[in-house]
Amino acid sequence: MLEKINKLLEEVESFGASTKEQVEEYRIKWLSKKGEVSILFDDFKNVPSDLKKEVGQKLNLLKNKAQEKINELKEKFEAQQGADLKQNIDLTLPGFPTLQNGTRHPLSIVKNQIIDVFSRIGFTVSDGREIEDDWHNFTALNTPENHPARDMQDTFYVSLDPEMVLRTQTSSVQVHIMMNQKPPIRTISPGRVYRNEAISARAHCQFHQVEGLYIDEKVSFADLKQTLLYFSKEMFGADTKIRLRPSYFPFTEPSAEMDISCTICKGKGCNVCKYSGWVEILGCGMVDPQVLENCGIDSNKYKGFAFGMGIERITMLKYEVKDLRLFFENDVRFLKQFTSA
Ligand code: 2U9
Repeated sequence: MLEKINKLLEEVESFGASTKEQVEEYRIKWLSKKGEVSILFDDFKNVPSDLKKEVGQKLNLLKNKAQEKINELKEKFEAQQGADLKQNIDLTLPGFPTLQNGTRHPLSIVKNQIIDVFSRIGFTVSDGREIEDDWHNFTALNTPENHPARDMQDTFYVSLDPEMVLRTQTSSVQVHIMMNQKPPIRTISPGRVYRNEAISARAHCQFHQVEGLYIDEKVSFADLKQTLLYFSKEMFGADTKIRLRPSYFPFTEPSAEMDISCTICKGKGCNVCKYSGWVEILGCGMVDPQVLENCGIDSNKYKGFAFGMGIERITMLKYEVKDLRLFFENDVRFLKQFTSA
């Protein structure tokens, strides 16, 4: 029996395999229930007792060597298989699961369109802070101490600091520009603003504005009207008409609200324009000389016009969105209906 074990040990030592199937064949031959090693273990009971120790040790050695060899060869083939797989991976294939492309938010689409229109007639884009001090948000813009807009009901004050507010209008950005730049100034400021309003289909505590400002030596109300007519035709179509109605804002004098001919019924009358044929889209006016002076600009030399609009309102009109809250819920079923270049 010793002789047979030694022969098998030599066979195990010299064994090499070129496929993993061969390794499996040898595992069955040596180590399975009916394999060589099991048979030898079964015969072990017939070994004379004076040889039992030596034969037993050799037998265990054979079993361990065979197991080691099989493991070693298995690992070799598995590593090779992994390397082959890696070489065959096409890294240009799309990932799985395939991610869907997002779409631009409708408010961003319309904001970019507004920026495009005004850029074409020389307006730059200005950005600013959302937490603003009282002076830039109210005082500079002629909004007196006792004005209802300053009330806690209408304005969010930051940490109960009476000096700091969440801006209620992006004109505060233009106050900074006027303080730091010399005319001519021709700029629009798009951005988020905050007002302490109850949330409904028509109002929200946050919304987006674009405010515009043009200051130069001979700026007139006619320039304002022509600029807004150009904007309206570019945004809503070449056949769009505008009309201006007198209004009041603390920062402009004279002031007006501007309507466009209803984009839905083309002026015939529908429930969007409440059968008037007109829909209001913005407020505007000539910058109050006191505002120019507050910001260090000589009101005898310079004049200015200004306008402000809500991006939500323009978007609702363009895309016939009936509920303002949809813009803030970010329901993908709503958002993916909007596409932009
Ligand atoms: C400076 C001075 C004056 C910007 C203007 C309006 C009229 C206006 C509203 C429209 C809807 C705000 O979003 S809304 O609620 N805005 O009616 N805004 S004139 O006037 C300025 C801007 C900057 C320095």
